Amino acid sequence: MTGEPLIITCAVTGAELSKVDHPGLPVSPDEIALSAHEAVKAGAAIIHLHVRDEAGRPTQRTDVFMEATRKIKERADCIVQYSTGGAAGTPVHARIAPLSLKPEMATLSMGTLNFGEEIFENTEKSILAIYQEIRGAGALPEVEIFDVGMMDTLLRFLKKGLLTAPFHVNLVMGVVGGIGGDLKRLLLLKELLPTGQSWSVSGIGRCQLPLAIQAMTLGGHVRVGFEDNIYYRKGELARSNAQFVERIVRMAREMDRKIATVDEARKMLMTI
Ligand code: KMH
Ligand code: ZN
Repeated sequence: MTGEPLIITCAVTGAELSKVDHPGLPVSPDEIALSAHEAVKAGAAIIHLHVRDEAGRPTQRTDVFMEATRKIKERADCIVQYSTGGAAGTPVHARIAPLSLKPEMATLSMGTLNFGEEIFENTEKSILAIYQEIRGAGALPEVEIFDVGMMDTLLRFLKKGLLTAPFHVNLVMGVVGGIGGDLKRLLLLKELLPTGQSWSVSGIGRCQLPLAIQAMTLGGHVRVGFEDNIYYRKGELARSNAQFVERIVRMAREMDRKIATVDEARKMLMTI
């Protein structure tokens, strides 16, 4: 199989888990930078970044994003993609605060959903406000689609000119409360994407591996990492974020799909 080089994103920590769930979860800026470095060495081009405060709780504090970004960049050339989603319940003003650091990419969630027991709230007004902040920062948006209705919102915004290219789309599948993580639903979302749109899949939990394989065969890109899944296989915690990246790299090679370097990823994403 050929196709364009595969862009691998690694979501190294997220906002939902703690060291109780996985003792190796990176939470301090040093741990995050080390884990990001290992993931980039293994083949990741993008690091999806959440950070934690001194107590390990999710935070959108600009100083912590700054420290983590500096430490990542000291170790590895990669695209650092800031989360503007934060944790469920984080107010919008806090979610956008780190954009003042002008990251290369930032996420834009396209609607509200039940997120497990919580509500991840994204009103249309806040989506558009966050979008403007991302553009104002000169960052490339990664549109996060957690359900089919969010794809329709994206298409409606595009039609109205409220949102314009370039952007990347990440299909987050298997969140409890969002779209399920199976091939039938992946094909549906892929079918709805704008023509020529770059896209990736984040499969949550046990969906991570099958959806990654399916995305690769369909010409999409892949996100892995502890934010989405901590098990390498059933009952076995992954050793590291890099271990997930290494598996994707091995499979991509078997499919004759090149792994995108950081510069190739930059070019591919910015020119869509
Ligand atoms: N933590 C989730 C509630 C993003 O990073 O933009 C939202 C999230 C999305 O992780
Ligand atoms: Zn995230």
